Amino acid sequence: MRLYSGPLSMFGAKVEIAALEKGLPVKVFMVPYDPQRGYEPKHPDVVRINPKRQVPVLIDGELEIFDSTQILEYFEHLSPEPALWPVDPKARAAARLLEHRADEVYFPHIIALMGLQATPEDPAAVAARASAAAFYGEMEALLADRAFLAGTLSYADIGFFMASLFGERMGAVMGRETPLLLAWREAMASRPAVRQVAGAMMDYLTSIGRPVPQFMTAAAAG
Ligand SMILES: N[C@@H](CCC(=O)N[C@@H](CS)C(=O)NCC(=O)O)C(=O)O
Repeated sequence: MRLYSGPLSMFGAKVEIAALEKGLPVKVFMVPYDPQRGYEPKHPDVVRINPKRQVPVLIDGELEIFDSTQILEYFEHLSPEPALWPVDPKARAAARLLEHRADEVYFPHIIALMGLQATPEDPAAVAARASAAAFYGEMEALLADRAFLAGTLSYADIGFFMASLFGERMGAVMGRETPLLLAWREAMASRPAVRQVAGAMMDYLTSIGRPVPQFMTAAAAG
């Protein structure tokens, strides 16, 4: 399988981590990305396959699909073990909703912060950090009786880990008021698949002179 991703694509990283967790043979191609110009020029395969012109895009023979969540669903059918969705239908639906919320409810606050890096005290930035903190509180409550967000390790953990890594970079930090979430993040950061993929992303950040969150440096040091 060919996966098109980008060096700072949290959505592509979700897919890469999932492929490693499942032991799926995926070759990753990084599309052009520049800190100033972003994802330009667009890769021709990405433009051809995804009308939104975004990564990640996956090619498996004649199958050509886009969107991280769609790709994760394909992985689960392709390789049911190790399962990355719970088996019970209600637990599975709840896990899917968590993964969706990480992408579509939490991450938009982080995207807002990306555009407000020069004005961190702007009311919109303050509101985005408050919304992220409220989300952390909800995840903390879930972890009261389980090690992972949906019970066992799932795509919800992978997705929220990557989204929250960008949150940390943008100043929506997790603090001591969410100790269970901090422990969850540490456990996620130590997983070999996460270390490999998120570690490469941190190396890229370092190469372009950007800071790396302290918890990732600690995880890399083992
Ligand atoms: N919902 C999509 C989001 C994909 C997305 O936002 N990709 C970004 C990189 S992380 C991208 O390709 N941006 C380039 C652009 O929008 O031009 C998914 O889950 O795959």
